[in-house]
Amino acid sequence: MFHRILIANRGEIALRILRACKDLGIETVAVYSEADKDSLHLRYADETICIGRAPSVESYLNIPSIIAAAEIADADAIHPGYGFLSENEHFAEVCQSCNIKFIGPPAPVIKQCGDKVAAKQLAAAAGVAGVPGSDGPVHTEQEALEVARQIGFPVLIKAAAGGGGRGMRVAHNEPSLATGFHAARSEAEAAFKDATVYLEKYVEKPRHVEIQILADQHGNVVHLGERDCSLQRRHQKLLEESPCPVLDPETRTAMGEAAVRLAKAANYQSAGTVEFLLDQNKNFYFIEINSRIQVEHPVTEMVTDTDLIREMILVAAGHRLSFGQDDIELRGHAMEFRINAEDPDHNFQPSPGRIATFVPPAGPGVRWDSHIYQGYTVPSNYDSMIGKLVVHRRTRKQAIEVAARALQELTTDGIKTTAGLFLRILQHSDFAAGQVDTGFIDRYFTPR
Ligand code: MV4
Repeated sequence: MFHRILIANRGEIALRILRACKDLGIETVAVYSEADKDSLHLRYADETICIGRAPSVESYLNIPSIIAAAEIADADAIHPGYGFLSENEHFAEVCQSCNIKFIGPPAPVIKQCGDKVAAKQLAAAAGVAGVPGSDGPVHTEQEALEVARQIGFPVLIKAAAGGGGRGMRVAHNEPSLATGFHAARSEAEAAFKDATVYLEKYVEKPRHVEIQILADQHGNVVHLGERDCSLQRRHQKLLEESPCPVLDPETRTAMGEAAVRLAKAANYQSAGTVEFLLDQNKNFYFIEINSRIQVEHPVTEMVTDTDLIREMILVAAGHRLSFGQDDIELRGHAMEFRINAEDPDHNFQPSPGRIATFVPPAGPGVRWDSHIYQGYTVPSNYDSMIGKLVVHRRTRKQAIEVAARALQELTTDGIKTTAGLFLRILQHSDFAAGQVDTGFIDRYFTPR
């Protein structure tokens, strides 16, 4: 087992990883930027090392600084958390060449998952269907036109290196396809230094449903059910839940089995997520694999009674999975609410600053994953998530009741947060009925 793990992240996930290490009896090294010197997880870490100035490129994205910190502290593994270097194949390679275990999949697997076209082709070979579209990259406007005529409009142009919706364009007809093709290419080139795009039939009002997988280094792969992440705003997830309120047991089993087939075909190791779009006729289509632990992993932990960070560490150390597919039961209903330091009434503009009074939500069915405390100043240098409220009850209805109570308890005087927005969402009849799609927030909760 590892002796000492370096946590290459900040905020709530740094604290979450530290807790898993403590539970396993593993020593921790916390790294931080100058803006994070008052971060909560530093207090609990065995060693703390400043790795640079506030901007991420000078600290949490600075590979030489992080590797130097790991060498100085004699860490034998690095957990990257999410974001930052978590899906950076080069970083995974550097770790390996320095004899430090990267807690995540091997570099070639990260690379294949990062290339959406390669991942889609691998999925197809494993019998996991993606959205009908081009078979591989589309290089010219003419080629795009031919594919679109074949699959029919509307179509979506997507960047092969994409993610977060960047480099995506919908086209409803031939003229808009021509414009969209070039727009998507230049956006992809600017964002990812890779202009490669591909085409898919545009699925109207889909739900985003993703399967959590866990794979050891011995070829064992299990899935831990799904998360519904349909509630998003500008490709930022706001609320996630498990199980998906509209998925029937047969579709769930089929999606889980598809995710496991794909993970096996990819030689996947570690925790990962297979993303699908679910259309209004219950068809599901593979879209992406995320080769990291995700923000929303706690909803899966609650319904499966697991600790995914702990399992990630164990499989990275070479342990076999301690449970099989038949041991995994989904119990009850969990929801996660991302509490961001943002003002939902003013276009979600960031609201950093000092938290003068803080009272965390608590009580039956409530989990609060956060690094904030009374007197903490939310820095303006990073993303605005300051905590995750996770609720777990026997039924979705009870989970919603507990969530409303917990959201009212949460007190963060001094900054604006998204907590109030969630209280309004919980009261919406479509949400109560589980009838949401990826356009819900923009339709009802974005002032125009
Ligand atoms: C789609 C789609 C409709 N049709 N693909 C957005 C980010 C990327 N992960 C995939 N995305 C989408 N792909 C086809 N063929 C609609 C979206 C999409 C979306 C997906 C999930 C959650 C929110 C979304 C918001 C807008 C568009």
